[in-house]
Order: sequence, then structure tokens, then C-alpha cells
Amino acid sequence: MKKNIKSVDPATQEMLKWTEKECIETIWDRTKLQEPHCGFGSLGVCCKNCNLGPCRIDPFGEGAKYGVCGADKDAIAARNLLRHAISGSACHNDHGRDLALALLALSEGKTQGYSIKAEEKLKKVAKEYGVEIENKSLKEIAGEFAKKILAEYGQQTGELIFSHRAPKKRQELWRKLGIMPRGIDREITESLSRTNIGVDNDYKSLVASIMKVSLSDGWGGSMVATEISDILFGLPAPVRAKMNLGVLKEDEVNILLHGHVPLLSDVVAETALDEELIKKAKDKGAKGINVAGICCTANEVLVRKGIPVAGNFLQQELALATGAVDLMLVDLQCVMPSLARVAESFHTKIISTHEKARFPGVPHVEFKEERAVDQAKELIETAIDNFTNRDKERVHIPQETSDAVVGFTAEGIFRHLGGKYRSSYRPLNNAIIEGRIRGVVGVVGCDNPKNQSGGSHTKMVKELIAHDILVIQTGCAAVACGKSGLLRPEAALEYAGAGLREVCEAVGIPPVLHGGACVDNSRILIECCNILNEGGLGEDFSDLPIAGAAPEWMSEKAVAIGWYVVASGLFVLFGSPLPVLGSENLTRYITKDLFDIIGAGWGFEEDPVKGAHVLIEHINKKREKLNLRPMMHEPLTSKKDNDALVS
Ligand code: NFS
Repeated sequence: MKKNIKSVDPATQEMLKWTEKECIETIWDRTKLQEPHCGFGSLGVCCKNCNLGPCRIDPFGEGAKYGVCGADKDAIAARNLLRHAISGSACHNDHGRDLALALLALSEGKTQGYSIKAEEKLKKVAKEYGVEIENKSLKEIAGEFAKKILAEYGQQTGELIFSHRAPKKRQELWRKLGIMPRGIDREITESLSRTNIGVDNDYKSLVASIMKVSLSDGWGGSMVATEISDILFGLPAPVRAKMNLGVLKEDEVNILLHGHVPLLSDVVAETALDEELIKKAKDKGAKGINVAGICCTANEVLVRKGIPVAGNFLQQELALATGAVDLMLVDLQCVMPSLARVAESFHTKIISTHEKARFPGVPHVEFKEERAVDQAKELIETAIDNFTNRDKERVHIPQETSDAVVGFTAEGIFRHLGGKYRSSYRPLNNAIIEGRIRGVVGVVGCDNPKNQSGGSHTKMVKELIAHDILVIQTGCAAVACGKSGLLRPEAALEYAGAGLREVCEAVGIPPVLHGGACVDNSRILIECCNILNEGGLGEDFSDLPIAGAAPEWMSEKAVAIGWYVVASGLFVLFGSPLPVLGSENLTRYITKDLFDIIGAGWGFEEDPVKGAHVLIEHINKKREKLNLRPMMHEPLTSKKDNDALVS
């Protein structure tokens, strides 16, 4: 492997040469300036929670053993980790709240361009929340459901309704350990108060709080976001689409949707099909209007509408550096504050749209649900008007695009594997039981310039599918694999072990299933519930030959996701370690002791192929415990070099 290559993706490589030539600073340049990263921070042993400090503990025991207040490294590292989990959980939970408020607004007739697109799903979840649905209009049901959800955010006691979707055994364990989430906002506030100086100083108790606040994300806000997005924008279904910077068009108006909340982006994607707007674009000399996405907003419109993805997290600056973007709309989360500086070198306009996220030098058009379509039109017109300002001499669009088939949901897997008339998880369970499929791994999360971008994802995923492990993906990890061609059904022939290949060929699915944005990791929880309910693979998540991985994680949201997956009973492997290694006690607790307490824990492995083997070993052990049949076929020893994409 050529280690100095920053990305396995040729489009990214090409753009990095271009940005260097054009003197445009990127995240890779800034990473270099920060290296070596602060050792105390990486190990989790610095604290600036009060003005006695900032304090830092000498991890080698030669200097300070305690912060000024007396906190030891265990408490400091655990408190810091809890703050990461709170922030990550808060982001997803607030995202879910935005969707619930939009659903409420729809029910009150205060939205423009929205409708109930998944009636059955609305009725099903409303019933779960105790809404009487007989003789009521869809809007009435939506309104009552939204109010119940919003009340649950502020609930002081009780349990989150969606947590009751988890296996009974798991729920009992959460109750026994006192980590069953009550109200979403209560968990965020309480856990943050624990991190104040002199409140919770026991690392084990802090870890319990990490699990509780993270569960309020996975079985709370994220699940709310997924369910309501499906209701408002439609249930994703398999769709063919294109990925990578080559989806930008030299001769069309290019609009990039960036961020996470689909409330405006979905309407913009829809409105861009308007004949009048297309005519306006043509009048300005463009051949049409091209809408594409970045980050998880991209994944939202990709899995529902097949809108192309221009790139994942690390490519946002590179997309602007093509000089071909006429307008980038940003809402919130994972939006680099550097974007305005990159855009300055070109005609590109950036507009922020979410009340919670402003960027210096970026004009703000606050999104209002009641004007969604009008706003979308105005914004598209801004892009059209800006098209004529494009300097054609400075346009540099890499040609790379990859095909992908995406849009696999918990509901869709029923249909695909069970057949249209026999919707069931039985074929999937049987394939696992009989040894055609070894197990399932969710490979999710961000991309990170500390890694060779995309390299860890693709290498890990190829190794897993070669060992007959079905991979489920979301977020930037899915885009990384999509760009490498792993989301095509043909990838089963090229990279999958014989057993997995048979299953994929029989039902026509890729060996790597893209389920949506990061909030849609909640779909993976539901898939695990469905597998358990189908029978034959145990009673709890911790029995399943299933695990999670985030080989290139960087966001605090990834911390919260990892923790709700662990607290749900599934092993999680991160590429770079959580910032805990400065505390031996905390590290041992979360990587070993926790298995006896919660039935799962953490592993860290930077080498993605070795990481894949840690996951394979874990799955093999679960298979043994379940007494499943031996695997039918030997793993595929890949004839394709894992580095083949690095030219
Ligand atoms: Ni997830 Fe999506 Fe990407 Fe990471 Fe950011 S866009 S919510 S946090 S970087 S996968």
C-alpha cells in the first residue's frame, strides 16, 4: 500500500493536486499543522471543566496524579467521554425534534409542499404511541403522534416508547442497571450536570450515564428522526444512483445540499424538477439543474430519490474547489467552518438555512416550513442567476463516478429476502443458521484525514464480505464504499465469499446494503430486533452474530452511536481508540468488564484488515455459542488486491 496517499479515491487524489496548485487550503493541510495531536487530549486526561484548571494528568505517573479538585484520571477521562456522548446524542435528538415539529406543523396546515408519504408507517408508529387511529384523518393522527413525541422529549419519568421495541431481556437489563432512558431532554440535562466539578466522580457510574444518554439517542431521537423522515418523505426503496465528484456537471446549474436535516433539502430536490425553473436555467445558458448532496443530507435524498452524492465529509471543500458549484445550501452538523474561505476563490455562493447553525461570512436564509416550496424556488433561482458568474477557465471537475444501488431499510430487507408475497426475515435467518452468511456487521461513521480516506472502510468491508459477512452501512462510510463500487450488486461476484454471493445473487442485492444517513443507524437496531423475532438466533442482541464498526470515526455523534450500540448488546470496533487510554481502569472497564455487565463492549484496531478479523472472530464465537452449523464455504481469498484502487 502506498501509505502517503491521502485517499483511495482517485477523484479526491486529483482534487488534492488541484487545490495544492490553486493554493486552496483543505482539511489535510490543517491536519498536518495540528500534528502531533495533543497527547493529553488523545488519552483523555486533560480537564477544563472548571477554572481551578485547566488540569492534566501525567499518564505515566511521574507528574500530577490528580486535577486541582482531586479528580483522578479515571474520572477525568470518563467525564470527557460522557461530554462527547452528550453532544453527539443531543445532535441526533434535536434533529428528531425538528422532524417532530415539522410533522406537527403539517398537521396544523402550516407547511408548504409536505404530505404524508408513508401512511401505513404513520398509523403503525402512532398506534405504538397510544394514538387512537380509528375514524381519524391522517393529519389528525400525525398531529396527535407528533404531540406525544414532543411530550416524550420533555418527560420526567417513564420510559421512551421506542425502547420497548428492544428485546424483553434487554429492556429488563436496562431497568436493572438504571439506564433505561426516561425523557430525552432529561437524560441530556442530567448527564451534563454529572460532569460539572464535584458531581459524578466514579468512572463506572459515569459510564452508566454514557450508556443512558446514548440510548436516548438510538432508541429515542435517531429513531424518531428516521421514522418521521420516512413518514414525510417516503420509505426508501432500492434505487440506482451515482456517487463522487464527477456527478457535478460542467454545463448545468449545480446545487449542493449539505448537512443533515432533510426538511429543506428534500423540497429543493423536488422543486428543482419544476419546468419553469429548468427553462430559466436554460435561458441562462445552462442545460439544466443538477442537484447533488454532501454528507448525510446527501444520504437522505439519495436513498429516497436517487439524487446523486457528490461526496462525503472529507470532500466538501473539494466539491467547492471544482469551481462548478453555483450554490451550496448548508443546514447543520459536519459542515466545515472553512467552506466560506474556499468559496471565496470562486463564484460559489453558500447559504446557511438552519436557525441553529451560522457561519461567518455566509448569508443566512432561515428555513420556514410554511414557505418551504417558495424558499426552495428562491434559492434555486439564486443558483441559476449565479451560473453566469461561473469562470469556465477555473472549472475542474474530476470525471470519476461510481454506480450504486442504495435504499435498504428494515422493512425492505423483509421484502427482498422473503420475496414480495412472503415478507419475512426467515431466509436471512436461515442463511445465517445454515452457514451461508456468517453474520452481519454495520460498518458506519465518518471519514477522517488521520486515516487514508476511504481506505479503512473499503479494506475492512472487502475483508468482511470475503468472509461471508453481510455488511450494512449508513453515513459517510456508505459513500466511501459506494465510490469504490462496493454498493453494486456485481460486487457480490467480485468480492463476496461463496455463501454470501449465493444469497446476493438469488435476491439481486449488493453484499453491502446502504440504509441511509447516520440517524438511520436506528434501522440497524430494528433489523436486529426483526432477526431475533424471526427466531433461531437467540433472545437478545448480545446473542447475535452481529457487530458494529466505525473505522474512520471522528464526530461526537459517532461516540453516541457506538455507545448505544454497545449498550444494546453488540460489540463495537472503532479504528482509532476513544480518548480513554490515559485511564487503565476506564479502558479495561469498557473493553473487558462491560461484556459481563451489558453483554458487549469496545475494541480498537487501526489496521482495517486486522479489525475485520477481530469482528470475524467475534462473530465466530457468537456462532459457536448459538451452536450454528459450520460455514458452508471457505472464505474468498481475494484475487482483487485491496489496494487496487490506489493508482
Ligand atoms: Ni455521521 Fe453524517 Fe459523515 Fe460522520 Fe458527519 S456526515 S451524521 S457524523 S462525517 S458519517
